[in-house]
Amino acid sequence: MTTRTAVVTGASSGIGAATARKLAAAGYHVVLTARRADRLDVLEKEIAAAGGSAAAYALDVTDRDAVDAFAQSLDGVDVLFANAGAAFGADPVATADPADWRAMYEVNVLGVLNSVQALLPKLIASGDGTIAILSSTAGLVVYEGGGGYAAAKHGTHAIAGTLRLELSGQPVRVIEIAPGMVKTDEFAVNRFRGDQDAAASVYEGVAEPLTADDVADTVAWAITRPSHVNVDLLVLRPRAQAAQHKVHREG
Ligand code: 8X3
Repeated sequence: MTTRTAVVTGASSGIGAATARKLAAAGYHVVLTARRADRLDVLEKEIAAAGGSAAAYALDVTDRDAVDAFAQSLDGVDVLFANAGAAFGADPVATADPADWRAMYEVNVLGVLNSVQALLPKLIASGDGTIAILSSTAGLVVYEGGGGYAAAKHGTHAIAGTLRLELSGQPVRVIEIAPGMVKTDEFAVNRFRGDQDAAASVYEGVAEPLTADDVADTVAWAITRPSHVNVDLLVLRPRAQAAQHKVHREG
């Protein structure tokens, strides 16, 4: 059996890195992409030391020319995990910075679009391709202070749904994974521009927020189902988060 290739965007940390490890363990050759080459190199070596196969490629998914050049560099692609994304700011709609909204649209919507458009011919040519897109529960519901992120992630969700319809009859399935509260090293810290206290308050009293590993487990599970099985939308939250606004906090 030939080795299948999986591209992971946003592979330098969090859910992307954790999923890359799991896909490598499942036997995929994993192409690790993100802006931070130094982190990718460390992960590439770690995967190789564990007996897996990985290659690092520094890439900003919002740079369309760079994404096209990246796609050209690949011999073939079987799986795209379009994971790169971020939240910037938690301000009300009335006062939010349009620059934050633009940046969130760039990475969460156009970044996914760029990756999908550039790699789609190779995914189709594989004869059995998978596109997995990481959206968010913010792509399905809204909450105060989350307007710009929700607007962008609703866009991510719209890409997944539209693409699945448009690829009907093609040998490519489209999986969307929508996590709720996940505690990673960077998501909330980035959102609050490095304010560690503000970031920590998101998870305050929550016994067990999801981890990057929890989400990666789900993504890898969905990707490794038989080809005819399409997990089209999977929502996962920690037990402590019954709904976006219903979070059980202890203490
Ligand atoms: C992250 C989930 O609740 O912070 O994608 O919007 S939330």
